[in-house]
Amino acid sequence: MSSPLRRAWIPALLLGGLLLAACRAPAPTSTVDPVAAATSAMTTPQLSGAQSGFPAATTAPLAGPAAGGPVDSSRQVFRVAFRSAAAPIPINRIHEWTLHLETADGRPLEGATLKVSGSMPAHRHGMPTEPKVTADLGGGDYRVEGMKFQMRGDWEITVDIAAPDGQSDIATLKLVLP
Ligand SMILES: [Cu+2]
Repeated sequence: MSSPLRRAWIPALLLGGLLLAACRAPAPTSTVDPVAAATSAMTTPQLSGAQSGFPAATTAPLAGPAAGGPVDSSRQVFRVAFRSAAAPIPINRIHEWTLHLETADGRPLEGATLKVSGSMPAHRHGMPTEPKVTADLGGGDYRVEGMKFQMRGDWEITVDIAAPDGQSDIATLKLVLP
C-alpha cells in the first residue's frame, strides 16, 4: 500500500455542518501512511482543496472535482455525469452522489438499473463500501449512497447501466482526489 501521495494539506472550509477548519501547519511529507492519514482525517476532518465544475473533456481524468462529466459510456450508448453531495469530495467519509444519465442524443435516461463501484487501478483495490443506488429521482438523476474513498489518488468509478429498453453499457468516470 505504499503510495506516492502528495501530502499537501490545504486548510479548507468544511462542509456539512462541520466547524470551520482551523489553519494547521502542513503535515510532514512522505512519511504519512495513507491508512493512518485516512484514520486521522476521520477524527480530525480535513478536506482537500479541489476544483469544482464540469470539465469539458470527456476522457481526461477529472481533477478532484465535486462534479464532473458527462463522459461517454464505452460504446457511446449513454452519457454519465456526477455530482457529490459533499464538496470537495471527502476522504474516508461516507457521502452521497447524484448520477445523471442521458442517452447518446442527450435525452434523460429514466428507469435504468445501475451498479456503481470504485477502484484504484494502480493499487488494485476497490472502495471500502458497496455503493447502492437508492432512488431514481427522475429526469435522468439517480441517488447513490455509500460512496467512500479511503485514499487520495487516481480512482475510477464504474457505472454499469441497464436501460429499460434492454440496452446496456458501462461508463467509467476517472477521478483524481488530490
Ligand atoms: Cu489506493
